[in-house]
Amino acid sequence: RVKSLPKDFVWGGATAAYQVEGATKVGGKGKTMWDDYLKAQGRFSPDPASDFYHCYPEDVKLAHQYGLNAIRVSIAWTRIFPNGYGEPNQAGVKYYHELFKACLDQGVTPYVSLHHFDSPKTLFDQGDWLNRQNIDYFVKYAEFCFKEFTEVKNWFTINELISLSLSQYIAGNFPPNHHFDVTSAIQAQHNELLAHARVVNLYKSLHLDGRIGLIHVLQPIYPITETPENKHAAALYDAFINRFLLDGTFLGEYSDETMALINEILEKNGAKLEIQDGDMAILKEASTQNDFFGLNYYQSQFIQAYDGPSGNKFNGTGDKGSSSFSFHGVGQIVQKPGVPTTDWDWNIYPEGLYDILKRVSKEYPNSKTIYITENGLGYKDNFVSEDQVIDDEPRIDYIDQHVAALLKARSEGVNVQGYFVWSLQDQFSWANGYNKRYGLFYVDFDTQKRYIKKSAEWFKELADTMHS
Ligand code: BGP
Repeated sequence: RVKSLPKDFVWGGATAAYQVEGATKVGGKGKTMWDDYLKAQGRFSPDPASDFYHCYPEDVKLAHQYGLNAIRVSIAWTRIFPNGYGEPNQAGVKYYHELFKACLDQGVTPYVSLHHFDSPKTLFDQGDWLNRQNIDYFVKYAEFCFKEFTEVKNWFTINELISLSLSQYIAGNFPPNHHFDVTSAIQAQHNELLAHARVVNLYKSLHLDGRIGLIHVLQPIYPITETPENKHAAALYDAFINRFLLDGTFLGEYSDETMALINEILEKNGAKLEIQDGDMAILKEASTQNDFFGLNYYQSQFIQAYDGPSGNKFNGTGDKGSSSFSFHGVGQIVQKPGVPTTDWDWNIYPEGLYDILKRVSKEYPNSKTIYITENGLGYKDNFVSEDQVIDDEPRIDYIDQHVAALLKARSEGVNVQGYFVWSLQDQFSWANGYNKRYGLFYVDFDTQKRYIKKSAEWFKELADTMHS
């Protein structure tokens, strides 16, 4: 077990507006791309989630009590601009000022994302990130936030560009539910990078007293065996989900090698990518201006070569062993014997975090300071009784192994300065609903009462080592 944390380590918990706030129709909030979709789907509702809209004072206090010195939150674009643009909604502005104040009063530093999967419905209907006008609206929304919320010193533009594009256009489990629409998936990645870069360039030109970056979830891809075919499959899939975005963010160009791999995927799938004049200059300008990099890590994947038809079965219920993924001309995801998995078939592989930290710091020095902005275990926590601490030993093991991997990379010179557990409290999961719990604090979604888990106590013990 990890024995101590470095001095001044950022030790936080993560949330996202739509997953915790609830109150989706309160305070003049506009609809996101999820509201009608979830209603029509009829599986679960984003209300009340963890009712963070009302319960934030308690959650921030709990964070402080259990030794957390930072929190990740996101601003819901549609609380500020209900349609994505136009006149700001004062109730939303007021809410976030109050939330940030509560955090700062408790010594829990807010790290704030502008976009966490919750595109405004009005803009979603006009094509979301595939419509370049969306980028202009995002830049305006960002500028408003920078000028209004000057108490925030740590900004992230967009959370997990790849999860959004993959879930929307490849796996089909986020609206608009396209399956293996490779053109849209790659175009959305490029357009979101452009949006990020324009916002970074804007932020820097405003000379504000704060830092800015973005968040990528990285999934190391390993060939299941070291045959040339499997190695090539791993290189292809890695280019599609990691490298294209890392290049665009920190090199300000897509390297020849990356483009060769991407083009091979596009050709095999009859897809194309459109890059307009001037796009790359914008990416280039931003590439050295990120102050930090938020790296989310949950799992690695093992892959074998595959030329059959694409297909995907998503495990959104926690029925172990029910998922599969094959990408035509790229590869097929397979299980590696000996690597444990969660009930949602996510590999538990802390070595991957070590490997990816080493790779990012070596190949992308413009990433500068790294924070692990999400890492955690989705688990069916068992509620026992009112006065008993909830035993989530597997979660402690998971976090412990990943923090150990992080500290190992750090001891070898990787500049990683913090860790945010996903998640602070139990919350609503986009495609899994409410039985996939991640929190340090258990939420009874009927009563909104919070209960302590063992992992919270463990978190506190480690926090205390920073002060001894
Ligand atoms: C990341 C997202 C989070 C969160 C987490 C866990 O991709 O940034 O919003 O949901 O993964 O994923 P899931 O809820 O699907 O288990």
